[in-house]
Amino acid sequence: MLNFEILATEGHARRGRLALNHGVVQTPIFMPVGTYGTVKGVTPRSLEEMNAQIILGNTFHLWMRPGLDVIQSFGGLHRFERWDRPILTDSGGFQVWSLGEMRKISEEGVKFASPVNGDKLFLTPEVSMQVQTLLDSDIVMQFDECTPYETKGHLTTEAEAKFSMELSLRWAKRCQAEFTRLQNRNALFGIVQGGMFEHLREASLAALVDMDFPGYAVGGVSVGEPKEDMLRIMAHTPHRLPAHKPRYLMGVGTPEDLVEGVGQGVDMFDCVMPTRNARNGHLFTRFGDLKIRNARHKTDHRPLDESCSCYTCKGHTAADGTVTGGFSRAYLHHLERCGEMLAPMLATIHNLHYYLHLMQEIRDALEAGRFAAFAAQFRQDRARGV
Ligand code: PRF
Ligand code: ZN
Repeated sequence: MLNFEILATEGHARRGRLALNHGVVQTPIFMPVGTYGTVKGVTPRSLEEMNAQIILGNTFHLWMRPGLDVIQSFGGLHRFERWDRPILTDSGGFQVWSLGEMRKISEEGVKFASPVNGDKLFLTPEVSMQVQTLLDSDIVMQFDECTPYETKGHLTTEAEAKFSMELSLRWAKRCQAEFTRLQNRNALFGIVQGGMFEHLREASLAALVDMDFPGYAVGGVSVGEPKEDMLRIMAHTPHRLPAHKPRYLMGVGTPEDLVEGVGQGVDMFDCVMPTRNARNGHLFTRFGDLKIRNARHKTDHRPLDESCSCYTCKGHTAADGTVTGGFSRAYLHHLERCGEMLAPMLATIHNLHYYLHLMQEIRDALEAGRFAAFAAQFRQDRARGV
């Protein structure tokens, strides 16, 4: 089940409402990444408090560990990880690609040795659909090959990108057939590939649109290419996708990329950046990024971001009305220097809240017809510096 409604538009940008089997998602949306059935460092309750509407999971990792029998015994990923809002699972295409030399790709699928125990495994479009059906994710991604920016030390050629894109199209067909055969009641998205070549992207898009998926993703960006290439593809592909269906830009990006992507007609984003950077002490704020390890924070009583309403910055109000204040930069600096677990936990809460709140501001601006003005102010604020 998937129902997508567009509530407002401004240029290519759209404000939408996406209804899925486990609930409704207001778009444009950022989806926190929960690779192993957990968004690293935060509880599902904390995710709900920061208004996360949908999170990611990974076919590849969950297939490896804990394995399908365990998740099946819980009746799916939602009940296993105790998250009852929507889940999107990636197909394994990108994760297998990340194995580098450890894999062998053929028409049939991808052979590789399990990084966990060395077992020989074979991931195919059919297996990916079977695993994602068992996980019962609300949005299932097609199994694709993420065309790399570089192949064997040289820039991926047009011929290589074309071969890879066409393989992903044949896999898209097999995914659709298997998804139907399994009578999966969720939604399957096709993924546009084509590398850095506009005409290949157009051919991929046209073929996928012919297959009539309920939603589409743009893959193969943010794979090590220069920023200008990423922006070129972001400006080229999303707005060409069917207007009445959701559009997902995979694995992107910085706060600036999200604002840019929305302007180009993207509805959904995911990225490890807020969570991974949090664990490295890299914090996002309204006035630019901040490295909490830096000595300048050692005695600073201010919160990370004065304008942020997250638990880390604002603390919380108890049931009896007692207010506990937010954490200072000095304290977060201290925790980080000591290698305390609370450092990445508080940093993750703040960064995810920052990303999710940014998307809320974008949705509000779109509803008010002032997205362009919001984007201009956003860029100016972020460039100011903390
Ligand atoms: N394909 C899949 N997952 C992905 C990507 C892709 O191209 C990307 C590209 N940045 C991130 N995650 N299946
Ligand atoms: Zn905060």
